[in-house]
Order: sequence, then C-alpha cells, then structure tokens
Amino acid sequence: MTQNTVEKTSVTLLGLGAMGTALARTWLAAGHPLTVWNRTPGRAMPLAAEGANIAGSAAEAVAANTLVVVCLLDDASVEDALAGTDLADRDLVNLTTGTPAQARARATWARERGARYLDGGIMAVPPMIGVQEAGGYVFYSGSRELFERHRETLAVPAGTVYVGQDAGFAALHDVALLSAMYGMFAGAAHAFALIRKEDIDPTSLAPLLADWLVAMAPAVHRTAAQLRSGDYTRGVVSSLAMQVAGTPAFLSTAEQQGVSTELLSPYFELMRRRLDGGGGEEDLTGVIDLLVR
Ligand code: FVH
Repeated sequence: MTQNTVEKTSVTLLGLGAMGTALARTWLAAGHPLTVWNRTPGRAMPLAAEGANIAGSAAEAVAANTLVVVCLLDDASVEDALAGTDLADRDLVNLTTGTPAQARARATWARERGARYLDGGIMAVPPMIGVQEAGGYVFYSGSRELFERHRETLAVPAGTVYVGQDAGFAALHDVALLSAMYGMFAGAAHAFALIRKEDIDPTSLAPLLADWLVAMAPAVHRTAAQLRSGDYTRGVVSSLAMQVAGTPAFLSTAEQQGVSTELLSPYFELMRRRLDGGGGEEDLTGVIDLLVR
C-alpha cells in the first residue's frame, strides 16, 4: 500500500465572525488541523462538528500551534484577544483590517513578544472565501520568510499577493483598492439617482453601467504610466480641457433630475483647479497631485 498523505500545517484561528468562520471552513475542508477561539464561545460550536478543536481561551489556542491567524473586528480587538497570550516563537498572521500605522505598530509589538509577523488585507467578502474562481485574494506584507513558509496554507482560503517587507503595505494596498471601490460605488449611486424618477428600470441600467465601468477601468494603467513618467500628456485620449468643458452638462442634468451633485462636484472642482493651473492638455492624472498634501 502506498502512503500518499502530506501532513498539513496546523492552524490556530482567533475570531469567528463572518470572515473568520469562512476561513475556518476552508482550512478544515482542506484537511488542516484547526484550533479555533472566539470571544463569544457559541460561535465556535458549529465548527466542532466539522472537526475543529475548540480552545477554551485565546491563550490556549495560541499555545496549540505555531501558526496563529487572527481575524477580528479591528486593531483594538486584536489587542484585547492577544492580551495574556504567550506569543514567543509564534508565526502571527493578522488578517484584521486596520491602518498601515496600526500594522507597523502591531509588527513591532509582536516582535517584542518574540513572534514573527505578517499582516494581511483581505480583498474578498466571506462568500468568496474558498471559491477560487471568485477571484478573492489577500495582500500580505511583513516578514517575507514567514510568507514563504506558510504560503501554501495561506493560499487555501484565497489567493495570496505579497506586497513587501513593510508591514504597513498590505493595509495600504487594501485601503487604496477599497477607496477606489467606494469612488466607483459613489459614481454608480449618482447614475441610479439620475434615473430614479424616470420610467427607466434600474435593472436595465445596471448591466450597461457594469459594462461601462469595466470598459473604463483599464484607464488606470495609463494613469500609472503617466505618474511614473511625470508626463501627464502622454497618450491622452480625452484632454482635461475637453472634460471640464463637459462638466456643466453633468451638473445641469443632475439639477434637472432633482439630484444632488454632492458626490460629483468635489471631483469636478479638482478638475477645474488643475485646468486653471495650466493642465488643459493633460489627462485627469494631475488631480492626484492636488490630492497629495
Ligand atoms: N466581512 C466582510 O465582508 C469583510 C471583507 C474584508 C475583510 N473584512 C475584515 O475582516 C475582519 C473580520 O471581519 P468579520 O466579517 O469576521 O467581522 P464580524 O463578523 O463582525 O466579526 C468580528 C469578530 O471580532 C470579534 N471581536 C470583536 N471585538 C472583540 C474583542 N474586543 N475581543 C475579542 N474578539 C472581538 C468578534 O467576536 P464576538 O463578537 O463573536 O465575540 C468576532 O469574532 C474585520 O477586520 C473586517 O474589516 C471583512
């Protein structure tokens, strides 16, 4: 008989909210021995039936395995949960959303307690976890050695993208992408508001909107190339001057439709300022310089 089993890394997971539970299930399904802890114990119980070891305390959970993943509400809850645990010689992977400064401080904090540290920013919602084709992934930053050591285990719930030794970079990438997402949602909200009082079915606008946003998204590559070269006129398709000239039509349409321009106007004001500063031949890239203080 041939023995073809590869030993899977044992994982400790602190935090069984919506995201933590999704992570737990994928590791269990992939055959990783898993020890879990949650502040409210009732949330851990269903996982026992799926094979998880339920720790009675965070300290017990941390003691159980070298690889300790935390996925909690915020940085303060990480502080709370890990208080009183012995992190010496642990590989701490923190998937809790926070700021770059919090991640850097947490890396120092972990090092002072004898742990190796990796920070993560999750680019997925719980239903995407463990579903490869959903395209979710996690940004990681901090110890490269730690990332390489646990790469395979970390890749079980979602893809992995390592963005550098600076522990704050995962959070920075996370916040950058999510900020762009909110800009997109803001634009979509304005678009739906424009048709709200008309005899137009929002479900007929939605696919048009989605396709349009997808068609426009690659423009970020031109923006990046212009930022890198410092030449904001390179490869311009629609000049800033032309675009500013078009803005009254957007503002008037909003007014005629009884829609507030509070989402749109701040961006238009930045475009106008850049135009007034002599950027008429440029792309929209100059707006970025106005944002950076
Ligand atoms: N869910 C999502 O869509 C997003 C997707 C992108 C990444 N985020 C971040 O993931 C972290 C966890 O999110 P979550 O969805 O699991 O959040 P909740 O379901 O609200 O669960 C929160 C867990 O945190 C525990 N907790 C809260 N405060 C404390 C504390 N002081 N001490 C110990 N644990 C604490 C909470 O425990 P309990 O309320 O069940 O006792 C949950 O386990 C988060 O950073 C998202 O931004 C998710």
